Amino acid sequence: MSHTPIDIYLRPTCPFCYRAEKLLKKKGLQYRVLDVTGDDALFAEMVERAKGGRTVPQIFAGDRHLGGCDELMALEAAGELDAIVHSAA
Ligand SMILES: N[C@@H](CCC(=O)N[C@@H](CS)C(=O)NCC(=O)O)C(=O)O
Repeated sequence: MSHTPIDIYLRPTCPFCYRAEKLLKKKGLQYRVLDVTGDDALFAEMVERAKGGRTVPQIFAGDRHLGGCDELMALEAAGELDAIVHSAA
């Protein structure tokens, strides 16, 4: 099923990133991985899109900033994630 494009900025060594990716995978969602390791330009892009957020992961559904791992888990626990990713970008 198609859904709003999801971007996840991460570092592969980060346990919060692993947890967030695991949830996206479990839900069968497609997502684009943006590895900021050693990439200052990509990191700066992430911080700008995340309105100053400097920790990884930072997760987006279309233009909407979902937050980090904790926020993603909270959206899922509240039953809100499906509606967000299946609404227009
Ligand atoms: N509450 C955040 C925690 C994320 C976090 O602490 N990530 C670590 C890497 S595992 C990080 O980016 N640390 C760098 C820093 O704090 O500047 C979340 O759920 O995403």
